[in-house]
Amino acid sequence: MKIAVSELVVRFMERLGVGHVFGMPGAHILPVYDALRGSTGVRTVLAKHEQGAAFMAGGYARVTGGIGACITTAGPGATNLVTGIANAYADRQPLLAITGETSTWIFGKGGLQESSGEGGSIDQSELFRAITRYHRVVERTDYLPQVLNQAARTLLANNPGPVLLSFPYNIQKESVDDEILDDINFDPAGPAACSRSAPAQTLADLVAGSHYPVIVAGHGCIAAGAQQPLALVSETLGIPVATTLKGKGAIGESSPLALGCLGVTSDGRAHRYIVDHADLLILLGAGFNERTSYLWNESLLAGKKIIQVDTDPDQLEKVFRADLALRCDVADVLGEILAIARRDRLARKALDKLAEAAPPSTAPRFRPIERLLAEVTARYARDAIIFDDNIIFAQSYLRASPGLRYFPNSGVSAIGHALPAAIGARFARAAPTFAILGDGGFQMCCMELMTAVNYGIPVNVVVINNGAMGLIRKNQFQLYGGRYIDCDFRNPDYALLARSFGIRHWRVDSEADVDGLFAAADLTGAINLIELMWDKHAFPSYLSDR
Ligand SMILES: Cc1ncc(C[n+]2csc(CCOP(=O)(O)OP(=O)(O)O)c2C)c(N)n1
Repeated sequence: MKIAVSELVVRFMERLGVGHVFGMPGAHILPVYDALRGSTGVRTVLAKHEQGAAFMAGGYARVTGGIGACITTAGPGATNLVTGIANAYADRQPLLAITGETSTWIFGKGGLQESSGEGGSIDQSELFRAITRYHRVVERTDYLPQVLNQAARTLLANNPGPVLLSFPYNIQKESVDDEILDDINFDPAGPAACSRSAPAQTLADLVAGSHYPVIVAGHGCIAAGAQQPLALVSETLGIPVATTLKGKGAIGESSPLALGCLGVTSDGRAHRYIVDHADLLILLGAGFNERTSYLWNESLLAGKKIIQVDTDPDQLEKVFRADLALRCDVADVLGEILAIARRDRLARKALDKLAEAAPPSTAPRFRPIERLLAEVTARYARDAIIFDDNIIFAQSYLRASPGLRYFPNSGVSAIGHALPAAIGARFARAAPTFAILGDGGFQMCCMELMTAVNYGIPVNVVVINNGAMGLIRKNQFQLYGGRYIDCDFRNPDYALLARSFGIRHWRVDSEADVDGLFAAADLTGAINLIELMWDKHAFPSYLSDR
């Protein structure tokens, strides 16, 4: 049967399992919007800014593990997507962006919002080349099956990334055969074939020969659904588990064997234990980036044997040499370690040094935020979703777990991300949802709270009000002799802002206010703006000064 390309695009999204598409219409994409009206599978969400739409799609993808989608018009609609798509690229998220374009017969004539690259217009294709895994301006329909197939393969790959498809207006209205979709492979990619740098016996020897092994669990553990085998290996063999920031929650952080997060802004427990005691590091789906590695600090690896497991060959031995590098599914390798433990009757490893690495106690000025995060941990351990731009406090005070999912601001680390990402995630999953942001970042995206209002999406936004770009201020204090520039500002009245948006406002100055908040607020069914007051001179001090 013949259908319009616009209709085909919608059916393509349905076959990919896209449930929501976040965006904003414009003249050049209206045929696809018109077709979306008839879709039973894909619901549209009107965001306030296309960047917010892309962040929402990213949040949706992160919480579901499936495809997030966004849609915009040509020109400014598309260019407003840039940071959101770059974020998905850096984070390897399966994000599908559909954009409009002027009709092909207008190319080069100076059409309104034209972004064909012809005749001096901006070039949408060039703009997105560096931040997508696959992109096309679809100027004809004869190769449409190949384009859609390539898009699907990229989105459904083991290591996916963003795809951008731009459809000129006249192409959206052309007719094509709907059987095109039958030739597209919508099957998710199977697990990566396992390949190893050394025989299986090496794995057995390394595990058996170590006295103080530590597992460093990354996001790859969560993506592989390996939380259960991870806990089993940790408990059976007595191996403590540290996580990367994105791997936070791969093991329940209330477990006695959980060492917490590795990272400059954490409480430092995992770092201390590894440097002082570990003789074997088992990195599972964990990148060794600037944050995790303390700027590639030698002492984290020095004198230790290293096993690294990842499905992404690009991650293996990227910044260090491993004694054993396995391109394998993390869960499979954990199963293998368990089998070795049973076969060779391995004894539990020594845990006598664990207590030495206990975290220092909290300074009084951190107590309200510590209490708030502890309450979230205690009350919503089963199913909370937390998106966080601030990172510093949650890294130390939030106990994530396979139930309580923590999503730090990763990718390109753009402030103003947590709020739209949390809203996007909440469209996918009905669970208590929190976004934590600074007041600088909040003012970059606070209009998206109205998106939550429009769709009745309950979300709790914790804004840390210090009247400053705190992180920048801290930098200027420590590295630039206190020569402050462009880091202080006045905030609006957040109580009035919340009122005008029609949502609840809570001000938190003290631990007692935290108790009041949890006693009175509906944190699962309402939209709450929680303003946490903070002294701009009280820089969070990471490892020192606690
Ligand atoms: C989009 C974007 N612009 C600029 C930066 C650089 N940057 C990093 S932290 C920061 C300050 C954040 O201030 P605020 O949101 O108030 O949080 P605080 O540091 O006070 O907790 C800035 C501007 C960034 N990460 N992302």
